Amino acid sequence: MRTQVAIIGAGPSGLLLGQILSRNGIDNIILERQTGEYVLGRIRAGVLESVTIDGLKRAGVTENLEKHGLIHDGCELVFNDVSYRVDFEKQVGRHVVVYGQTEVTRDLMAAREAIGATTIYEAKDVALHDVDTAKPYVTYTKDGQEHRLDCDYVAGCDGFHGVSRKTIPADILKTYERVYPFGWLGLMADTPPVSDELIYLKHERGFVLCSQRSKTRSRYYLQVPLTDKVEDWSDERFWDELRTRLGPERSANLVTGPSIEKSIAPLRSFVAEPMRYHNLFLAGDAAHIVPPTGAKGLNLAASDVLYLSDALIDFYKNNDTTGIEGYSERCLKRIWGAERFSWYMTNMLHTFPDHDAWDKKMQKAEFMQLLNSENGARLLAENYVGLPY
Ligand code: RFL
Ligand code: PHB
Repeated sequence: MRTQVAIIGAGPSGLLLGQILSRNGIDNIILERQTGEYVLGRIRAGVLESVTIDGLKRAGVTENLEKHGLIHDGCELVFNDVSYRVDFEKQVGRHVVVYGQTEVTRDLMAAREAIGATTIYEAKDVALHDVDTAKPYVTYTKDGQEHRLDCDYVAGCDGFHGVSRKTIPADILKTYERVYPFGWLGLMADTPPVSDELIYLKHERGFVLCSQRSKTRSRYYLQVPLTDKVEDWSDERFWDELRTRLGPERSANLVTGPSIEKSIAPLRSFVAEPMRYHNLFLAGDAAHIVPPTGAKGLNLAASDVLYLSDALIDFYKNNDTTGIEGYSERCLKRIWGAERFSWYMTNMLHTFPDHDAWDKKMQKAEFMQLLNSENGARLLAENYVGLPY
């Protein structure tokens, strides 16, 4: 089998890239380890920046987003008892859109099916070969049979645990990492959200995020120790803890109900450089991870894909390799900005087990800067709605 671009992974990065390439006449095949249902079952991001929406427009998949996406022009930050509303519209004249990653993925999968592009699900033992030559190829097994896919380029969109990044020789790849001493326990429920806007809240017992997917579907997160298991958290315990951290006034608006999903995610900051090795490109979580506090992971994946699709289109249409050569550097500029923001939000709003009295005072002073300085608030808003693409 042969294609122009072999894409590893059918998460949002791989599907978005595939769709933009196909619409520009560039042949591509996606190899995905899991089934489509499994990919859709993973509950993740909920906040889209305008760069992601631009990407979805280029992929021609904004019909549902336009119908069901919720425009948010601010969010609330709470530090112990002090509350501050970040007004995105006032500060930077922009907004974000609340629309789930599951829905983005479903829309992209449907569009891919409609144009008849190939996705091979349950492709096992994917391995990349000769990516440092002009004739790279990928091998995989499907239903016990081995297959070979020849291509011009490989796009590694296979997330943090994928194989693509590991194909780059260790003496070339440099990684930077910070692991945080806690995780997020997420719960989804078909109940109206506790507030119209997202609430990021720091309580002595730990961080809380009140998010949503629609006017009737809520998504809540609690900071939990890394040692906790989902089984330790009955719905009842989750709602009790949420009420305690939100306090009586906010909890008065809280509607509880049976969970439809519950999972724990560890928090990590990670960057791998460079993002291109000869004819292999990394995009999305394969190259970088941010803690979810800044709502940046999916949005960074989308901006990588926009840079990569521009580069590949320029090569195939104009034989111009400038975009390919500059791909890694262009992406990393935006990535390090988002890494800083996600790290800052995580440090400011979580309860760290090893913080002493000094650290706690600094954390509070960091928060108070938002209330006391328009510049501080503007910087936060600018980063939250998305750094320039
Ligand atoms: P994905 O989504 O991990 O997809 C990678 C795909 O590759 C497949 N794969 C392989 N396929 C073939 N062979 C192999 N060897 C393979 N290994 C892996 C996997 O099965 C999978 O289908 O990466 P991608 O496409 O780069 O997308 C990245 C986003 O999923 C991620 O950054 C966001 O979900 C992060 N994130 C958020 N981002 C935001 O922008 N805004 C948010 O509000 C936000 N909230 C979140 C989040 C992530 C969370 N978790 C669970 C980590 C909230 C949470 C709780
Ligand atoms: C979500 O709705 O899942 C979500 C929203 C904002 C974040 C992280 C996750 O910062």
